[in-house]
This record gives sequence, structure tokens and C-alpha cells, in this order.
Amino acid sequence: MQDMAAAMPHNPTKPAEHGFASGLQPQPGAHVQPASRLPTGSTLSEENGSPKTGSLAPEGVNATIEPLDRVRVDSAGQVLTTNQGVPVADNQNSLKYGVRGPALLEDFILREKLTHFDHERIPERIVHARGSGAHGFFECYEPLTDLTRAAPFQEAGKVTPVFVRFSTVAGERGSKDTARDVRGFAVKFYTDEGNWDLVGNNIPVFFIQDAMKFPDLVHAVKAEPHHQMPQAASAHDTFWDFVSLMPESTHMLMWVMSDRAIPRSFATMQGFGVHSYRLVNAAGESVFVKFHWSPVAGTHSLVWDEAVKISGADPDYHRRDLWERIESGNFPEYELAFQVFTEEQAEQFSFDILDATKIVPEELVPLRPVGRMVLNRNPDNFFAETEQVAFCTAHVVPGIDFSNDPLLAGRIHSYVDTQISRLGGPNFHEIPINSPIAPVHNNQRDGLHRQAIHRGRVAYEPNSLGGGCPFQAGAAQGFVSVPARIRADEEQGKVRAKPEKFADHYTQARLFFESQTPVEQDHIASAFRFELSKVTVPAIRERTVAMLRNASEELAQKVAMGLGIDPLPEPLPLALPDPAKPEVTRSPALSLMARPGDGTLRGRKVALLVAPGVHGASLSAVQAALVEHGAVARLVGTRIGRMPTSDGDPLDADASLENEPGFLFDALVLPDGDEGVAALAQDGHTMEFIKDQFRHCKAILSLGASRLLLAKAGLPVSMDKSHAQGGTGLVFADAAGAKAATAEFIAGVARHRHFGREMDPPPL
Ligand code: HDD
Repeated sequence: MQDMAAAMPHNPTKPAEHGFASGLQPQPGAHVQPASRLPTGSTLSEENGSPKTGSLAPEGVNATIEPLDRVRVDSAGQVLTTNQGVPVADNQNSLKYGVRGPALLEDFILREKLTHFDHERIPERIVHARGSGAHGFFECYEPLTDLTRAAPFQEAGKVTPVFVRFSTVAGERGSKDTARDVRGFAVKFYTDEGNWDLVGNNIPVFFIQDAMKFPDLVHAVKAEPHHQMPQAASAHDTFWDFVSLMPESTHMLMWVMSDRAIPRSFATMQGFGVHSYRLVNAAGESVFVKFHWSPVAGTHSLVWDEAVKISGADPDYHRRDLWERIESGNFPEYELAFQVFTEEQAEQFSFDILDATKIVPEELVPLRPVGRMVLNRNPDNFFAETEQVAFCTAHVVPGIDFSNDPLLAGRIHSYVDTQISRLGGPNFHEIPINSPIAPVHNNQRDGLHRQAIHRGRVAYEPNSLGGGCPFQAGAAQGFVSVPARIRADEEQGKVRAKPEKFADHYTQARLFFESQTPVEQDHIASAFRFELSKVTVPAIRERTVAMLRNASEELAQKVAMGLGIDPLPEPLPLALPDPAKPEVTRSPALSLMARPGDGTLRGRKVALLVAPGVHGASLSAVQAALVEHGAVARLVGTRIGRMPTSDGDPLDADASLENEPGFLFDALVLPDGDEGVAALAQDGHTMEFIKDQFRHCKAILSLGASRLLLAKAGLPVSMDKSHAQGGTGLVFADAAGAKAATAEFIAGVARHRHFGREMDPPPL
């Protein structure tokens, strides 16, 4: 060490800046664990050696554990080098002529470091820029060989590795997670026969019917081009101007104004392939299919006021939730279901299955569960994996094929195209997260950033010099498109037009609204009211109400009233005055309430308030019960750190009322203990905390003396009952009834929300 220090350049006036010579730096390698001591599969980059990946998947279950190992870099115990592998002696000082002299151009170490840094960013996705990813696996329940030859569905228990990226659509890469928006739900299956990307959303329909309109839609919803506002929000003029002139968007607007667009978590939202796709079996027979993902934890959402507040306190709310669920072993899990129907059935439907603004109601074609997906591993590196992952609807495998949905047709082009500029060339499939597990052999060559080193002189087919390799797989093994017939072609020829049923813009919008519970309907009306109240041009507001009248008079009236529009404008003229009678007029499956989940508290966050002098034993008992049910139960204090209790051991608060406000939690426990309650009552944060929990309809457990806090917060609750108050989710407990009350509270948390106490506008 001494010799090394002597050899280093040094600055006598600033010893701390000196690298090794300062004496503050540890010896090379001394501050990190040696590589041999790292847990296998760890992504360790920190000196404490914590395995950042959480529990590892069962062996053989993760695409990325082995194939990606060849590119994983772990610097534990390693010396710092340049990109050329040259060891760097001093990473603190640039090369200068004398300590006060000019920097020298020959400093290749400084120049390499700055040059690389200058190019660290790549263009963000034009849509879905903000996203979070996870690794996992898909497991098939039973062989589906009668329907499809796609590799993941060939046998019961067959496991296919996946990488999933969830996203918002409109906001930029650093925007908030809880914007009102559609969520992307993109799944890359690393199948035995190549990669299959199911690039879906958490809403089963779309705004438009034809890819021709996609750039217009995106230009309308993104921040307005003159002043680049608003960020990650559809509540502005250009969006509503566009959609109110595109009545085909009405159905999608219903979904986007519903609580589906503000999910509680990625783990509690559904996913949909949206388009009709085809399944093809080994005999070449095909059926249509719609893909549905349903979360085992149930479909749960935020309420709008909560979403707005969360976006300030924790813009990474969904990203953090996903990360923490996986770290703590509460792996997000989804069931995949197929809706299968034949071409003949499709012809009879009252809607067109090529129209992405339409669903196939579950009551018409039931869901068939086919497998489950578990997300059990966090990425090692956000950029290398979540940012560089490239999904493309064109990535299908034998057994999956397209329908003629004109929106899908545009997508098949668009994704590959965008990756070429976003990821800097045509070789993005070689980036580790994108490369298939199945071997790749073809005669495509060269291009920017080529990784593969192709041997030999043959790069063409047919060839004899390479023994004819790589050779065509043939129909039995290779991808064969379904030879679908297109009937209308002969009469119509090339046209720029749509089928007639596409013009029924309102029947399914009405179906969606009428299938919601009253609470959900109220939320939809409030969301329209909020969004349109941000629109500055009155004609746009009125046109939207005129459009809504065709879907639901009741909704149109509520929205108009909220916006002060009186009288109601005439309904927009119908493009199809006499649409076919729908098969289904109410579909309870469309309500978020239809999927309450598995009843556990897995992944839910519960705050237990603490201050010096609370009763420790009763609070700890509730905490233990919550943890036993899978909840994340955190002690939130008037400050962080140890708190003396009135009855024994101190409690350790790891969050404070200031740094983790109430709306970040799913439920609240108020402590017993006169002194502690008095301390909490003196802190204004406590009142805000309680009011938000109450306003957002979350379960609250009040132990003993803490009733005082509820009274001080001015909550409109009767205080003379000692137990649950019906559906309000408020549970009071005295020492004798604590056990029963805790059980009641836990059931209340599992119910997610207690909308019986919701009021619009909120009470004072
Ligand atoms: Fe798209 C990204 C989903 C219509 C063009 N789209 C993108 C992502 C998702 C979707 C989840 C993010 C993937 C990721 O995490 O990297 N998009 C959809 C769905 C649609 C849809 C469900 C309708 C059914 N998209 C759509 C159309 C077009 C595009 C009609 C163009 C014709 N989408 C793109 C894109 C993006 C994209 C511009 C931006 C970044 C990317 O592809 O990789 O190509």
C-alpha cells in the first residue's frame, strides 16, 4: 500500500481527493466480498452481499438464470479497468501538466469515460416509455395440442421462461406511475421454438380500429407540442378533441375513465392480448383466440384522489410495489385463459372480431384457463433488461398466427421498425434480454453492433459449399401461415374502407357501463367530469357529452351536470343507425369487483401508527397476525427509530408519518396507550393520515384509546360500538375483544375498499 501511495500523483492541499494516496481508500478488493462467496444467481453489486433477486426460481425455470449468465458482470473483488481491460490506477484525477496545469488531450482514460457517459441514454419509447420489468415463468395446465402446436402449450406442467414489462402509455420515461392511463402488459415467452411476444394491455379494447390512426391518437394524448404539457395525463384539449371526433373510441373511453386506469398494483390488474389471434394445431387447423391474463391476487384499483397524492409522494409506486413483492417472495401470479371460437361462430356475432374496439363477452364465449404465470425474479440491471427489451407483435411461433385485424397489421410493422432506431440497428435481437433460447441460424449478416461471429464463407441459401445449411425446416417443423381465404376481395378489390359492423360505436360502450356496479359507474362519471373540466374549449366538452348520450343517457347527464352543461347537446349522429342486436346486454365479468382475489393479504401494506408511550403488546399482536396473513405491516412513527412503550419492550419505527403518508398504505391500525395516543394527536400528520385512510375507504382498526384520534380527525363515525360497523371497514377493539376485532379487520383489508363510506364531494 505504501509503495502504491508513493507512486500516485497527489495534491497536498486536498488529501481526501486523492485516491489511494489519501489513506481513506481501502486496498483494492478489500471493500467487497470475494466473488467465490457470493450466493449463486445473485446480482450482487453491493458490499453487503444482499441477494437483490429475492428468492430464485426453481431450477430450470428461468430463462435468464443460465443463458444470461454469460453476460452478467459482477465486479466483486475486481480491479477497475477501462473498456479495453486496462487497469486504471487513479479514478479521481484527470491527467494534467502539473497539479495546477492544463488537462492533457492524451488522457484516454478520462476521454473514454466521458464519451461513454455522453452516450448513456437511448431514445425512449414513443409510447410506453415508462415501464417496469420482471422475469418469471409460464406453466401449462394441460396439453392443448388439439388447439395449437405452440411449444408452451404442448404438455401439462410444461414451463416456459418469460420476461414481462408493464408500462403506462402517455408519460415520459421518468413520469409518475399512477397516472390515469392504459397499462401495457407485454410478455415475452422464450419458447423452445423461438420467442413469442404477447404485447397486450390491461384493457381488452383499444381507442381506434385502424393503425392508420395510431400516430394521430398518440400525438393527441401526449403532452401538447407547443408547451410540452401536461405530462402523463389525458386531461387536456388535444386528447379530448381527437377522441370526441372519433366515436369509435367511446368504448375504450369507458374503460379508461374507470378505475382500471388507476390500478393498485401491476400484480392486481388483468392483461389482454386485445386482438383476435389464431391458434393453429399440427394438422394446420385453426381457431380464433383472445388471450386473457387474470391476477390471482384479484383486480384492485386506487381511487383518483389517492392516485393523485401518491404521484407526489412516490412516483415509483407501481415499480416499487412490483420490486418489493418479488423481493419478499409475494410473487405476482396470473392465470392465462383462452377464449376460443371458430370462424363460423365469429360470422354470427353481432360485432366484428377484427374490430379492436370490441370484446367478445365472456357470457358468449367462456374463458378457458390454460396455465399460470409467476413473476419471481427482479432484473439485475434496469437498462440492460427492462429498457433494452424489445417486444414485437411480429414475434410469433409455430401454432400462433394473426387475424386480419387492421390495427394488428400496422403493429406487425411498427414494433420492429421502432426498435431499429431505438436500439440502434437491426441486430437488437442479439441483445441478451431479447435473444431467444432457441438457437438462431440464418444468412442475415452484419449491421451495427453485430455480436455473432459467423464462420465459413457461406451466407446464402441454397448453397452446396455449406452442405446446404442452414436448411429450410419444412412445414412439419417450421412456421406456416394459415392459408385463410378472404372472401370479399373479389367484389371489392383494393379499398380504403371498413366493414359495416365497425360502425357500431356504442353498443359495447353501453354494455361496459351497464355492467359496472353503482360505485364503479360513479367513478366513471367523476373521471369524465375531472378530465373534461381540464379541457378549455367548451365545444369539445359538449361534443364529448353528445357522444356519451349514444352510450348512456344516465352517464351523459351526470357528466353534463358536473360540467354545468345545460341543456344537454343533441346526441352525435349515428354512423350505423340500426346496429345488430347484441347477444349480451350485461356482463358482470366486466366489473372489477368480479375478481376479488384469493382472500389473502399478500403484498398489501398496512400502517401501524406508533409514538412514545403506545401500548406495545397489543400493537405487536396485530402486526404478527397481519404478517401471518402475508401483509407488509410497517410501524409508522411520529419519527423513525426506537419508541418506548407503556408496557415493555420498545418498538422500532422504520417509517415516519412524514416520509410515508397515509395514502401509501392499504389499511391502518391505530394503537392503544394514552400517552402514545396523546403524542399522535398532537401531530397534524396523524390527522391527515387518518382522514386519507377514511376518505379512500380503507379498513381501519382502532385499538383502545385511539378512538380519540378518530374523533379528533372529525370522522363521521358512531363511536359507541365496540366492533365492526357493517360494511364501513372500521373496527374498534378493546382489550377483551382484540382477537376477534383483528380477524374482522383482516377480512376488511382483504375486501380492499369499503365504498359504503364514499362521498362525492368528500365531507369536510
Ligand atoms: Fe403498441 C409499444 C401495446 C397499438 C406501436 N405497445 C407498446 C407496448 C405495449 C403496447 C404494451 C410496450 C412494450 C414494451 O414494454 O416495450 N399497442 C399495444 C396494444 C395495442 C397497441 C395492446 C392495441 C391493441 N401500438 C399500437 C399500434 C401501433 C403501436 C396500433 C402502431 C401502428 N407500440 C407501438 C410502438 C411501440 C409500442 C411505437 C413503442 C415502443 C415499442 O413499440 O417498442 O411501436
